[in-house]
Amino acid sequence: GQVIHLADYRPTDFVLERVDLTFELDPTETKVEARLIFHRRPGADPAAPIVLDGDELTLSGLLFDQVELDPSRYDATAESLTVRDLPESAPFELTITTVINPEANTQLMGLYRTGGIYCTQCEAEGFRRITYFPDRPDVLAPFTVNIIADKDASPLLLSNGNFLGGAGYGPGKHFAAWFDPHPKPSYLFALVAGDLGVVEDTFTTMTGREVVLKIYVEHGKEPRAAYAMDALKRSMAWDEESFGREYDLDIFMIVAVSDFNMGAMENKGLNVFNDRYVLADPETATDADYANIEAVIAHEYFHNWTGNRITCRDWFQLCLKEGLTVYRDQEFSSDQRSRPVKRIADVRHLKSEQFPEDGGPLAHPVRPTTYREINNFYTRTVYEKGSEVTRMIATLLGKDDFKKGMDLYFDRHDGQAVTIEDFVKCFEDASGRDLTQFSLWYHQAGTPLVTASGSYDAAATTFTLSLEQMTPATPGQSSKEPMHIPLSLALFGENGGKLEPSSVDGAEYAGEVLHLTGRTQTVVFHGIGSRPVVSINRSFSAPINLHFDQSPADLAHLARHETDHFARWQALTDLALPNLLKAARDAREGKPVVCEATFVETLIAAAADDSLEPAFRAQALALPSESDIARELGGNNDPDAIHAGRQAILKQVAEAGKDVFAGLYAATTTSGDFSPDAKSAGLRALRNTALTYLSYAEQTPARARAAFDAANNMTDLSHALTILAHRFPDSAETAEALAAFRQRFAENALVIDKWFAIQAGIPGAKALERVRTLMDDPLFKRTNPNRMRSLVGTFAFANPTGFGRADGEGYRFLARQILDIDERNPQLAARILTSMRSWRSLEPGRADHARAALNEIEQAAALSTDVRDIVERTLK
Ligand code: B3K
Ligand code: ZN
Repeated sequence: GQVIHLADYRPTDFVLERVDLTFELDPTETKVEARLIFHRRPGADPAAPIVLDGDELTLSGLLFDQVELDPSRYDATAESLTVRDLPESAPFELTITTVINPEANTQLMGLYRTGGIYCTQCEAEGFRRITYFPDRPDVLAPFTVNIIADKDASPLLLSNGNFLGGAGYGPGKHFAAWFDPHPKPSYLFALVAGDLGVVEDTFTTMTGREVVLKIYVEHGKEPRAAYAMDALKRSMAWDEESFGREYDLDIFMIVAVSDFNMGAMENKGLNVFNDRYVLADPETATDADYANIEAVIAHEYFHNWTGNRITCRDWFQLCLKEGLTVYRDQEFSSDQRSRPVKRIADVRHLKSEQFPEDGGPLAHPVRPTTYREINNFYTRTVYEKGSEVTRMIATLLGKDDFKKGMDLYFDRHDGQAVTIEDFVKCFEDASGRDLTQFSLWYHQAGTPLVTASGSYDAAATTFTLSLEQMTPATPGQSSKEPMHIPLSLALFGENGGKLEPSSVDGAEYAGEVLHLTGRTQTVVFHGIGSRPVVSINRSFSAPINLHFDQSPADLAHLARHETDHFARWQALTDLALPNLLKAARDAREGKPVVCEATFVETLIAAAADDSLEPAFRAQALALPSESDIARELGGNNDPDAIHAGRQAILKQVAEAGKDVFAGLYAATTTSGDFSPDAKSAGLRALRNTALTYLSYAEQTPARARAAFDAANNMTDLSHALTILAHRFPDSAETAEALAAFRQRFAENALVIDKWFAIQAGIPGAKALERVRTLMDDPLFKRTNPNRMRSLVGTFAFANPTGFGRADGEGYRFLARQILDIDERNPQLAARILTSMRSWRSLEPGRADHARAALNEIEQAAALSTDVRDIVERTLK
């Protein structure tokens, strides 16, 4: 694949007016007839040929205005169809016939088969695997779709839009026709055919229209779709209330499939989902599963406006739909659940996934300017940092102007394919604020580092804050401009109350938001009568690293008195981190690990504080992870020392808080029927966190085993099993529990994924042997992406000591797996390979092994564009 540049963008020479598709479905020989009506764009070169995209296609028929076209007028290869001598301005029709093999499509892009059904995935460039087409997001047209298939095997024939009608079609066959009146790009096309069960409901929109809702799942799994349906209806209502967005077709459908490369896909009116984001019941789904289902259902639904009605001009603009839609789904979940707890979870995720990406070889701007394989840009940066950038616009503008900007965006660009510049302009026009400097957030990669220091002058009653920002170099960007960073900031007095400055010099400061725009800035707060404790970047108002030396006493003060509970959590984390970093260093040098008292006391006091939400307390007690510690250490990392140090800290906290944890464990027992609501989930989270600490205090598997036996829901069951497996891997209790779990859930793929993932995450050098053995388990399926992610993905992403064992065997193992997966499914291979993104921050011995493994991949004879792109950038 060659490099694509944003600067080379130009519109197509031909405008697509209409698309009419007919599919004659067959597992191995599906015939696709595409009738496409075009006209030359006014002003385009009158002699230009039309060039359509293809991918592994063979042309089996071509008509021009219904008449067979002379071969001298076209060229067809697997990758393109070029037609010459076309009318200067009159519309013309091309009828293109291709024959494709869904059964052989192991990439899961285009039309493929999963569990006996036909299904499609077209984003980003999958439609060109179905027929020759101008397969780019700025080509929008209304689609008519006719589907012909075997009546028994495929009673269900679905596509986008509204159902036109259906009938018998010769012996044993039938057909159905769908029409989608909303012009859309090909990446939003979908077709599903097969035999599935359905859950039905309706939703009445804000203008009183009734919309039919259908969720299709495998027969027998209908009851497990109830929560997804509930989440869908709540999403539809929320988008009306919060963004004024109403649904725009008569029917909205979701189909759950078990083989899917990502989470889900927002095809117009016909979302296709990885079934792990649809199916849930108390026996088989954890609270995290429920929360994810709610978020993904909402996310795909919200795309109907942010992505579908207004789409991207080109794939460089991906964050236009993804960053914005993640922001919308995060806001939705915050409104449905606890806002601070949701913010804590999102920031944890951002720091553990996006920060390493932004600080490593795969760093790229939220709006990149080049790519070789667009599928490799569905990244944490485009999604999660993209959401943070949207959130910062909301923070800078305030609620009202942000809403005005969004309304203007929907109004001005409905039906268009637009750019980030178009998006930002709406907020400038709505607020009158200049967002030029702010826009650097879209263009400069890397996590800015803000260094702060404060000094108090009692005589002058001033507090002076010195701020400095620096964005590190990233691939292709060696020097950076200062950014416009909105820092939510407040000052707290000795009694815990807020101190309001009488005036502020040196920075714009309004609504508790300080605007850092210079490389350095000195800000003076006047009228501060006593030494303040400063809280900076409250609610994580900007996605930055903050260096601010605060004493443990000041952090403990914030942990007790901050009104922003996110900032309380941040203070507790800032108390914990130095202890964890020191523990890693001490463990590496064989020194005893000792924990600072203020940290332990403050943490346990928070755990015991019944005025705090249980879910918040569970988050506070979940200390920074091993990869968080590695990131903070920054380089020359030894995963074994990080692990050992962290374990020692956990044990000390556990011993000091033993009584509190035992009390919490007893007091938070949920009784009665299981409910997945946030409050009940929070109680379970706190109780299970207490159980984890008790396992460190007691050092025996007994209590976890009892919890495993007593559990009446998957949250408690899988948590108990994780403690057993991760803390007591060689115990009889663990062996029995693993066997019992496997036997009980052998028929349930999503639960068996958990069984594989829990074992793939068991720390220590023996992990690799365990993973190898698990690959031979009859329940392991190489071709299923969920299963592959649960075993190989968990091992590589979430088991630093096992994957990163000192002899490099883990990296070598991954290299072989990547090459094997790449033969079938390049997207999946490339995604799992990104687990190597932080290899340069390993100590030299491991880094050498990691480089060798990457070289082995790079030198392989046949590599997909996807894997080649990742491996080359990772090594660079
Ligand atoms: N838009 C899809 C992701 C498509 C990924 C293509 N490789 C799901 C989502 O973000 O909603
Ligand atoms: Zn999305």
